Amino acid sequence: MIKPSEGGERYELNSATSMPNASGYLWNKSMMVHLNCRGYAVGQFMQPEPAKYARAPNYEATTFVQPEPPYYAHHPGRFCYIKDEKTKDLFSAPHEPVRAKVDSFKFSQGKEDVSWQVKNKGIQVDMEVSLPEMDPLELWTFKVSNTSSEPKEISFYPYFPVGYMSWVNQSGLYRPELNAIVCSCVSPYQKYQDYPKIKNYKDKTFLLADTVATSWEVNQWEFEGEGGLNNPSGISQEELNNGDSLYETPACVMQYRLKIAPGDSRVFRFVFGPANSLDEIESIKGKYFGISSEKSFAKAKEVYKQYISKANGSGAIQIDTPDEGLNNFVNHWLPRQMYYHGETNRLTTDPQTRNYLQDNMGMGYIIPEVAKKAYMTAISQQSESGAMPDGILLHKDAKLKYINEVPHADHCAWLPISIKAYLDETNDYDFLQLQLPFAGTEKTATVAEHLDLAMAWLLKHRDKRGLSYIEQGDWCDPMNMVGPKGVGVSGWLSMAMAYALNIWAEISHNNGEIKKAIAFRTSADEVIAAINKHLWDGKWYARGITDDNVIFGVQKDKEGRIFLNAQSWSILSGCADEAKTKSMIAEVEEQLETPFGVELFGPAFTSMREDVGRVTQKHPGSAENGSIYNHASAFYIFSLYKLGETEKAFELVRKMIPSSEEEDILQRGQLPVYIPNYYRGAYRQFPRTAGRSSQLFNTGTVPWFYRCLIDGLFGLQGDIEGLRIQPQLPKAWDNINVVRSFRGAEFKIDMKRVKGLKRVSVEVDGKVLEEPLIKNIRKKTYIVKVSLPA
Ligand code: CEZ
Repeated sequence: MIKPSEGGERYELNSATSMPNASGYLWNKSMMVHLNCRGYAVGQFMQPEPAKYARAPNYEATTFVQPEPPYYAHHPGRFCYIKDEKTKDLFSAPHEPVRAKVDSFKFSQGKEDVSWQVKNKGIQVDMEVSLPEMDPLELWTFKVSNTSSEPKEISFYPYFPVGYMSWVNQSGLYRPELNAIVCSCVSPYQKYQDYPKIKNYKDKTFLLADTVATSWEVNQWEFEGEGGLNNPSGISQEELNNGDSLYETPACVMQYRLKIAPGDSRVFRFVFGPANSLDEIESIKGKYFGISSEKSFAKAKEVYKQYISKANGSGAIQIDTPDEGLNNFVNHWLPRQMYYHGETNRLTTDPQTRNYLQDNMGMGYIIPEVAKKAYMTAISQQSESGAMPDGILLHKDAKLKYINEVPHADHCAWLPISIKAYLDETNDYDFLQLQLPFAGTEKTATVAEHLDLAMAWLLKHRDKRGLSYIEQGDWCDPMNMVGPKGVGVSGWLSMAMAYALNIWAEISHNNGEIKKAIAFRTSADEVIAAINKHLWDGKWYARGITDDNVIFGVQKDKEGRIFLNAQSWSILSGCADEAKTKSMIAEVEEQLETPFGVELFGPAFTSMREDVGRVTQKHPGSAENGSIYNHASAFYIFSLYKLGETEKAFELVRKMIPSSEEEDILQRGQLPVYIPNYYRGAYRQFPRTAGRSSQLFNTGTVPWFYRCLIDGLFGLQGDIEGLRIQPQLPKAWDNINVVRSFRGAEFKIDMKRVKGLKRVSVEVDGKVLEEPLIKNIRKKTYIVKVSLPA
């Protein structure tokens, strides 16, 4: 049903019905498009705020990309209908809107394209979409083939719904001079001051064709008629009506009447996307259809390939283990997903500060200069008080919006945590000496001084007990009613602060600032003492204490009894002693582990808890309300590797991507081409939906998953001296190979278990090292043999 193909370069699904929401995605420097296997699509581009060029046919508020997209017949998508003119048989590709039972189906995610192949009664349709590197455009190729032994007379209709564009003004018509259907609208606005901005919007949506059509339709309602989407009236006619749309919902439909000899095919190319003016469409036409559409598309794809290949099959590790599924995901798809985050910033102009810092932690393994620049951008927006803003502004007109208007208390903590990964990878300690400004002043300070201030801010924002105020949220955005009065505290944030202080102490120590390092460690110890005094609940750590002094995430709670983050970060920060750790791990296993991974907390809330907040109103088992929230699962796995809990850590690593078991694959409905932000949880309450993927590829999971592999599983983490080798392979692996790219060198590493061996032994280029640490790294290929105790 699902399998990698072309040596792992692609991933395929051969059914449109077994995992109906399975999906892939593409992005470039100005857009992303999320395509599901049945043809539904969500495309979004930046102008500079995110905008759509094909919309659902109802009023839509602007919002961030949502999990579990609710697809329905009229949802935007990219489709074609095929009518056999002799038999009048009708089907559509990829699957929607006709939903015919076809002879064969293939959905395939590649690195630079998404494609489908549908075969039905002697006709084969191949569809492929790719993107240029810069522009918000979709480049579509359709190939229609006659695979039968009889000549075929067919009509082929590309159908690209545009949807309800705007209540102000919307229309569309076929423009013969462009050979395009062009739909226009005026984005809704109220203030006249917005007009100069609005007039530059790309408020046109067009479908440019390289071949002149037999007929066309621009009016969605006329096209569908009484037949409805699965048997449109327009298609039951000889030809479409060549209609237009005058304040009517537009669609781009063309008809091509074709006679195809046995074994022959016809190829059609289209460009679909937004534009500001007819002149812009004209120039796009010149660029892609000027001399040869075939050559221009091939050239655009080559350029796009170069762009994407910065992450393709590269990243910092290539692995060859007995686990084919893991190899495939890590070698092909994981760096791609990290690159996507680093490049697009989740298609916002004000990414949440914690997201921006963590997404760039992933970029640090792919293009470290980009990560460094991002850290500089973020730090330059710190206020003199040391506070970090809720979001980082990436554009001169960008503003803090939505969630970023709600004060969250945790942003400072992510600075040392993320920068540590960058320093481990690059050893660029000079970075700490860079002079950077503060927000809204001329004053500058070194990066190190900026971070000192961030730590001081965290230490200051504590209550009498020494615990961190939560304000209206921490890592958990919707935990907004624990501390709105300014009294409630976050257990997790107190731990994250202690962890951040220890990390910053370590970095400062490496930087020669020994006194400072001692001071930060002492502060961390104080925080840890406060946590142990106030938050240990006998078997695990509590999640926080509310404004009204109610401790929560504890044994007496019926819902939200145990929170994963409070356990993981107690391990990371060093709060938990051995006995506590043992108890917590057992409780997490008992209360939160499921066949699909480990839940964020449990049991999920089934009704509003007013002293915890919005998180309890989400559907139980979805998103932060007790799902298998992969970002948090990755923190937990990272903490397990810190402890050396090798087997348990690997078990959970493996659950983050679908297994090879059909039952597991079907329940998740997820292709292993990205890690979704969550799988439904509340496994013990709602087993029917548990495991179902959110299909949302925006997630802080991926850089942490990568760190779990680099620092934990394969143990190939950098430090100030070089590359430290401390693998934590699961018992079942006897022999693996890893290629590690690191500080300009390449390490070809063979890891083997050797009976009778007491500790790890490393041989580099034929010489056994005294300790498992490769120093004085030069830009060359190293041959490394690692022997591990059996
Ligand atoms: O957003 C993520 C945030 O981008 O939720 C995480 C948080 O750490 C990330 O920074 C956990 O709360 O209801 C909400 O506001 C949600 O919190 C969403 O915004 C959530 C979605 O997963 C976004 O894709």
